[in-house]
Amino acid sequence: MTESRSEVWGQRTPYGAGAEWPERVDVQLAEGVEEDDVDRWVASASVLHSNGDGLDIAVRDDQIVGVRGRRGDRINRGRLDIKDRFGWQATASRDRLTRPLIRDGDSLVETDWDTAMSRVVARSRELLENDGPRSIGFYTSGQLFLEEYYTLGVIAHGAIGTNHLDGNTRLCTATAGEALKESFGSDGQPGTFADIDHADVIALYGHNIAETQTVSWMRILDRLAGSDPPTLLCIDPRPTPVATHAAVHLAPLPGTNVALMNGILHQLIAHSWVSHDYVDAHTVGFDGLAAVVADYPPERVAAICGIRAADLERAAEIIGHAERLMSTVLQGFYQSHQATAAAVQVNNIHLVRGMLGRPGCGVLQMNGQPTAENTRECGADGDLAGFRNWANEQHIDELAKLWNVDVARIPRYGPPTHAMQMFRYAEQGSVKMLWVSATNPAVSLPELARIRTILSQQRLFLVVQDIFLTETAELADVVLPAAAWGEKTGTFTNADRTVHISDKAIDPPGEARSDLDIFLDYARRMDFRDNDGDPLPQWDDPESAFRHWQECSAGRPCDYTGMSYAALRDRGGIQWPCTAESPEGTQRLYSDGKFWSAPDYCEAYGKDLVTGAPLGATEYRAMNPDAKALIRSAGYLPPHEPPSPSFPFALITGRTVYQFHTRTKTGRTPELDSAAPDVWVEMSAADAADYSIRDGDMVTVASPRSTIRATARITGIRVGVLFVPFHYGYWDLDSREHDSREHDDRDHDDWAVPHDRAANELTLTDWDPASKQPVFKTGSAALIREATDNRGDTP
Ligand SMILES: Nc1nc2c(c(=O)[nH]1)N[C@H]1C(S)=C(S)[C@@H](COP(=O)(O)OP(=O)(O)OC[C@H]3O[C@@H](n4cnc5c(=O)[nH]c(N)nc54)[C@H](O)[C@@H]3O)O[C@H]1N2
Ligand SMILES: Nc1nc2c(c(=O)[nH]1)N[C@H]1C(S)=C(S)[C@@H](COP(=O)(O)OP(=O)(O)OC[C@H]3O[C@@H](n4cnc5c(=O)[nH]c(N)nc54)[C@H](O)[C@@H]3O)O[C@H]1N2
Ligand SMILES: [Mo]
Repeated sequence: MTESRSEVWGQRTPYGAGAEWPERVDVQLAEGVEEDDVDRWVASASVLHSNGDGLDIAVRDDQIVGVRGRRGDRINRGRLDIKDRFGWQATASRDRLTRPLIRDGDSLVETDWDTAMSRVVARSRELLENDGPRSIGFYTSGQLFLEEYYTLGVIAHGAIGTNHLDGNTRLCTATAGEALKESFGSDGQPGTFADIDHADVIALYGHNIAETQTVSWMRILDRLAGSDPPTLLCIDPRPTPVATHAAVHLAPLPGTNVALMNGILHQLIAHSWVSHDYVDAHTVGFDGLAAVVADYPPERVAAICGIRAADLERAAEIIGHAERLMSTVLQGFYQSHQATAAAVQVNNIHLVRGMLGRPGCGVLQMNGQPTAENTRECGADGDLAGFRNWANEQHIDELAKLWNVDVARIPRYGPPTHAMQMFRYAEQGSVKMLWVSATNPAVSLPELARIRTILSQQRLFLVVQDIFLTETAELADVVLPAAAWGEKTGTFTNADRTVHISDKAIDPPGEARSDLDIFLDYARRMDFRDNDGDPLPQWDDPESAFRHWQECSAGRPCDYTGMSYAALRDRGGIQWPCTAESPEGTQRLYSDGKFWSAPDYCEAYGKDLVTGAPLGATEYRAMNPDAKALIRSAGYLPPHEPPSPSFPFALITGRTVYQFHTRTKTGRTPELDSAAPDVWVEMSAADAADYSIRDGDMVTVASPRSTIRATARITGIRVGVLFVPFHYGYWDLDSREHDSREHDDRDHDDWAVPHDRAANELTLTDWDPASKQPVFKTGSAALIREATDNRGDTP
């Protein structure tokens, strides 16, 4: 069954400003199953985006048979995203990993847990003895549970003492975290999704919310259909559904966001649309910003961004007159060469307009993955647990006490290693063991030919923990089969700090085990001990892990001490901080104009936005002694790989509503996969005409790295820009059957689809200097029309 585009967002339930969003309960059950046939409903939330939609899993005869949106949930009020409606079917796929695999020459062969884990433990011991902790790296996810990240964090930072622990959140929300630290001294989302109910202006920066957080888009559509609808601003080079509904759509040239933002701030200041009372009372740095943006008058910005000056002025006027301004930011800003500098300017708009901590006045430096917030909180993302500052001795001491380990064991010789650097270390040979959990870097990292070379090295011991035999798992030395969502219990936190519990509904297939059990099994086999000789980590199941995490979070911004598994089951989503004083949780941060930015308390001292050079404690204390918000500014720098005569297009990549990332789940869901089965390239009608390309033609897209083949799709995208979705790796539902007993594919000879459709074959190895987030949305490319179906054909 393929849904039409409009069915993706379902029926409208209009409501007016300040009213409560009406409920609408979406149910999707397997064919022939009625709600009455369901044996039990198990509390959970969505894991296919960061919205955190509360839902119940339907179980019949110990099988998952569907999902139902939770009526009372504060996030979705019953609604379901299209991926959630159908995506649960993937976990029952015949080709789930059910037994561990180990490498035997060119093949992966099935084995038992004892043999597989013994190999991992033997290699770890050998490396710790001969090369030390820095030879071991962990690359994890934004899709596990809080308890699992915290456990992994304690193992890496507290037991092994390696600095090399990061998540694929580096690719995803590193800039969200960094921008919040730069402006407010700590991670923590100021706003809430409920701001949609109150806002009179909603600005979406590089965020195609209609396709990537469909339930929040339903909420916006319902506001647009009601009385006092908000005015929308869309900043995106593509004609997304958001752009269709926007009063002003600014379509900047990719990679020019900082110029555009400086242009908007220039207008706000020039027209005195500034709340000087707020700025004076609660911020530092305004004069610096005013000086920088003075150089960005509308005409100059229009020329840099390729937009009309009048449109920029109109957008600034709308923002300048807003009474309740809500802003969201996502990958169009984050996956860029000046990502943090651009994202911080959105925070600055709210600071200079004094629009924070009140209904409708929220910033959402959005998350992407369902549990990315927890990767960050728990220190599995290249930070330290509880938003602690790695450069503050006091904070490291606190962790040592909590974990009951010697403070010297916790690495602090430099900032935690970011994922791009970890892969560089593996390339250079100093990281000799890499343990990848719940991410598929052989499709999702930039410049895939390089990534394949790194991951297939003989000298790198690669452990991959997944639910399927992914492109990455095929390169592993040991593959560990994990339990999926619905097969294990844990908690996770969405983009607006709402924590949900997800309970185990059914048993995992075969011998698959939860990621928590796998990490704990490793710790026990390694015999990690704390200072009293007790096992480290000191817990052995999800709920005890959660309780230890609560202790770690106490007194920090992400304070969970007022929550419990029972309360989460009973009440549904709860927003942190949640303490004895605020047992209901906290809807909006910074309502009192106080920030978590005191020098002794803050998560980070900040970085130079242009170079990424970290500031020291002394500099920070001098700049912000009184815990105010920080107005940080930066000039615009052109992208590092602009279009050139050989590669005349700007290449951007991203998503479609029907697929999730590397498709391991949505590619196994017929309703979703059939709606977007293969890769395409979007181009403008003018560019297509120049190359005599018709809609549906097969074309070659080339970048300085490689080429791919894709079907041409002619859209209203701006001239000179190409867009390719990044979902499509080599695995294919139709053409590829996995035999889990024997896998002769280290050389990829039998890959059904050759290396010619993944967008990341084309992308470049480069990252934002402050957040270290890779640049997936600013590269150059050429377009080649294929005269015949022959690959490599030239025009
Ligand atoms: N259906 C679906 N939903 C998802 C996901 C999924 O894979 N599929 N993934 C989830 C995750 S992990 C994430 S991170 C989010 C991502 O959610 P989004 O950030 O909304 O998704 P993207 O398509 O990556 O990028 C958003 C937009 O950025 C625009 N863009 C590209 N370059 C620029 C630029 O230079 N400037 C500006 N202003 N805009 C630019 C693109 O045209 C695109 O429309 O989605 C989440 N939700
Ligand atoms: N060109 C380009 N590249 C991009 C992006 C882009 O916009 N453009 N976006 C980037 C972004 S924002 C993101 S978030 C990344 C996503 O990139 P990836 O993280 O590589 O994408 P996924 O396909 O979600 O990979 C998650 C893996 O975890 C497995 N898995 C699911 N549940 C579990 C579980 O419970 N336990 C275990 N052990 N495994 C599990 C899945 O089978 C899958 O293999 O891609 C990034 N790459
Ligand atoms: Mo993401």
